Amino acid sequence: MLNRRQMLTSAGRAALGLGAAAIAGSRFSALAAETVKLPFQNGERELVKVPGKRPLIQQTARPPQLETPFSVFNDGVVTPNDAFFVRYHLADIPLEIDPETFRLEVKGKVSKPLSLSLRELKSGFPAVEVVAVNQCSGNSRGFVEPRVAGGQLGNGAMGNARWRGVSLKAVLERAGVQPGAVQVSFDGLDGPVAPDTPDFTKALALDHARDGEVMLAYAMNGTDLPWLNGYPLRLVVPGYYGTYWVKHLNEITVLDKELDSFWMKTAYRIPDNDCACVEPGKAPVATIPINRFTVRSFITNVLDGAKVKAGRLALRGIAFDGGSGIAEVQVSGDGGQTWVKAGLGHDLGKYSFREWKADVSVASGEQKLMVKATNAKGQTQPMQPLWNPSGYLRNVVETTRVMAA
Ligand SMILES: Nc1nc2c(c(=O)[nH]1)N[C@H]1C(S)=C(S)[C@@H](COP(=O)(O)O)O[C@H]1N2
Ligand SMILES: [Mo]
Repeated sequence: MLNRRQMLTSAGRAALGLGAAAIAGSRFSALAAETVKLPFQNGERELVKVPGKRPLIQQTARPPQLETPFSVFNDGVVTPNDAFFVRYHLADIPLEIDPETFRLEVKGKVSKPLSLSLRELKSGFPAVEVVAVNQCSGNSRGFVEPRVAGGQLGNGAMGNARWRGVSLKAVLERAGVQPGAVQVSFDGLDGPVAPDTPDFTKALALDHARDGEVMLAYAMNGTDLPWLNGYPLRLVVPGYYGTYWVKHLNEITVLDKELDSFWMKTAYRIPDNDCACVEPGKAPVATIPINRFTVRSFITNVLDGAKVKAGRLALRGIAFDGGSGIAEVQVSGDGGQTWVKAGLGHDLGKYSFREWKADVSVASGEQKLMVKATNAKGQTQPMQPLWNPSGYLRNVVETTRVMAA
């Protein structure tokens, strides 16, 4: 199969290629060769190979929703493009985009509406870069007890990449935000297949949009964005859940009132209280839009159910938070009775996965390994899971059960 660059030179257009029909239609799952079992009830999933990706865990075929196999997170702190998870809401995803005629429109409460080509974005603004985690709000939802509705994901709806693009602040400055503006909304090229399904649009407060960190990214880990991760342009909102990271971004609108969209007003909301949690089964009194990541950490080199040697056990893994940076990671080899401090790896910035390493000692028998991170603000992870009706923000101290002999 031709890669995208070859297609660009041969046809002058970029397309998902031979796999387009497979992505758009039912042949998609026919590519399945293997199945995997996520560690919760009804966790059987097919591993599927789609264009531009290595075999990934299929959550749905139409639209494509693919989860990263957890072993990838032990390979390195940056997630390779071909292993990066994929999440869409609407089945009408773009299958062909002409990079020559693609335009980003900037409109609404601005003094000078813009229509920017990819070339103008790349050469007309300073390039900026950030290493940042993208995590779906529903990451790990499959572990939530009592179970909640929504995609039953394991821990693979997250990834860490080096994003390159232009700052949204610079683009908004060029357009000239007018007095009275309160929010900025974002829309991509995908759309619903049924007329009554709401289009996927998201919004950020004006101050957030102009913080200099929110980015319009055209590259990921040194190459064009992969098709299914938003080619040719996507929003990157460091520290914030993936729902704001609008893909195939072609419309930015400055608004003088809050965006009244299903995806802001109804979906992706969390309880408006300190823990963003409620008693299981209860409905929250008030809600707010989901925002920053909670603190999380994972052991990556030992998987649940592994057999290990009793004695000294070398552990490694990753930790991240919503943007204050990881200050400390502690691990336990005895189910949380004693903890040791882990050493932190190279710092790729406060929005990146942070690698950690630690040795624990494990007694023989069935043991529980645990990892707990604390961020620079002192926020940490709870020992007991917090519950909310959408299964968002899971950040309980994770337990890896092993048999030591
Ligand atoms: N255009 C568009 N952008 C989108 C979505 C979508 O459905 N359409 N889903 C969002 C959600 S909920 C997530 S978690 C991220 C996932 O990014 P990825 O598919 O690159 O991993 O994309 C976001 N951007
Ligand atoms: Mo998401």
